[in-house]
Amino acid sequence: MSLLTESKVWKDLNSHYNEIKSTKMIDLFEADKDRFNKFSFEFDDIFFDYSKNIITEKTIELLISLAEQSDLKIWIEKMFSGAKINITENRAVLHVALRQKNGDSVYVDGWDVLPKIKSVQNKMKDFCKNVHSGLWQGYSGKKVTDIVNIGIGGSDLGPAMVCDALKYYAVEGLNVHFVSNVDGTHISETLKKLNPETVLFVVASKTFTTQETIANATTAKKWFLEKTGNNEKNIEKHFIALSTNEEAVKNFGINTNNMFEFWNWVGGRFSLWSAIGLPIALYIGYDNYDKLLEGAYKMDLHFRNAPFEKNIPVLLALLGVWYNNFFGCRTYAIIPYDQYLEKLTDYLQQLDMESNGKYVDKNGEFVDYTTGPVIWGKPGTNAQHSFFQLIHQGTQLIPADFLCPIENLNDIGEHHQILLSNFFGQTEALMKGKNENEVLLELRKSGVPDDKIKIILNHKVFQGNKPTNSILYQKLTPELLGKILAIYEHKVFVQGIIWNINSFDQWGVELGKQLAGKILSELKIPDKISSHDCSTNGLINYYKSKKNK
Ligand code: G6Q
Repeated sequence: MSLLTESKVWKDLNSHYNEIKSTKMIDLFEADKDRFNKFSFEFDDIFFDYSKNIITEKTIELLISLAEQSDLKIWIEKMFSGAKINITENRAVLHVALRQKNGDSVYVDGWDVLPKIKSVQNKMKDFCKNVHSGLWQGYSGKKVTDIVNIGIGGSDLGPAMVCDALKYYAVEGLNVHFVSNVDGTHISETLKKLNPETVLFVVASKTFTTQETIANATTAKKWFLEKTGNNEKNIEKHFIALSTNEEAVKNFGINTNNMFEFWNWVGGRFSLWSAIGLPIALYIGYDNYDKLLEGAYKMDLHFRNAPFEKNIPVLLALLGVWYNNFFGCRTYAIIPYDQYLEKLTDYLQQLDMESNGKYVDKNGEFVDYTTGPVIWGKPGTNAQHSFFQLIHQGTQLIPADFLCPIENLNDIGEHHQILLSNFFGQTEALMKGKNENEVLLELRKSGVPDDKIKIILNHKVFQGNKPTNSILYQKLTPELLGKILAIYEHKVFVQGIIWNINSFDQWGVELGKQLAGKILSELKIPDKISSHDCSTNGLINYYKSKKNK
């Protein structure tokens, strides 16, 4: 048994779960008219309601004791002060320093990281200004019209999601494209839309060795040279790099004056706050990008200073642990009722599943409890017309976060009220359900005969008691998005601390990088392969026998 599952508070939570598991939320609301006020609060322009959960005050007390037992407060301070909490890579975890606004020094290996951060941010700001004003020109003297980010994983998902979410704030006359997949279709279809005279390729890679990114960047370079008379000199006006690896950037043929640096203490999935955020700053303007950072900083202060019982990331994390480890929920849905947040779940999938998809704890032992859940979701109301069926009437319990703005950036006719009525209505229905009597009455009222009622009755019953958190925010602004992203980053952090895992490495991702390299060399030779298991050999050899037929 692990220290965690052996601990008194874990056992207390287990007994409490057995007491409460069949409790109906609807009865809890009935018994306590103040339940909404007890389990909801406001922070800035965000309202957080977690009253529609299968919890009582005792649940929260016990969960907070669990956080205290894990020394959460100490770990938070360790992260913010630059301690090397990424133990398997011996690195600090300092994405929070990238958005720090109070100027306090943060030291890693004896040097203050803030002046370096500031200097790169100033370089990004100047670069954006030059691109927007047209001072930065393509080789033939034209202004940039298209930014193409070439990167994958953490060097793609964050900037792609933020650019999409904040397109309302986009600078006029500038398009942004994201190429990530090594499937030649991605770069080919993107290149078709571009004019070599006005394109700016942003090669984004922390290591600058990632196979997919280098393959796509090489194809982009070849295309560019072919279209522009093979003059290597032209490259410097059309290719820039975001990386930690100056040597590799130079070897690729990008002038290092056109490189924007970041550091190994910025994890890939946390890197949109670093130079990796440059496409965002180009697309929405540096001032708006800075507001995104400001929002995240405000949430950092809230996370660091608010008591756990009034701390949005901490509560979200603890509720996630409650359902994951005690109710046995294996997945967690995130449903934004905000079309601009269409890509949020793709981004959060990486953030959460890459961070907490781990079965070995910080002591190198296999865990005897479940860790990170499967994160998924799509915007409402679309989701209501697809997978909501399973959330309402499926055999699994799926906790969910619902997010929605109070003001819509596109306030047309009744659209927003319709959207809101679905947002409020779904969380209510998930909690309340619809009992047999209600269904019976409804069917009788619409004149359905008794023999038909017998057949249909159970199909129309909703057991309810499905937990949701509601996150209402004033409106989608860069600052608000910064706050939302920081909420989820810190939620993932807290869960990693409770589960005693290292949320900051990704050995499962590294494995993929190694495997593909070995097989690639085998694909290049005509001979049959026998170095793998017979299924893998068989598949590779079948491919070889069929290609170019
Ligand atoms: C993120 C991961 C991973 C990484 C990509 C791209 O935390 O480390 O998604 O971002 O594999 O890596 P590079 O930026 O080095 O190309």
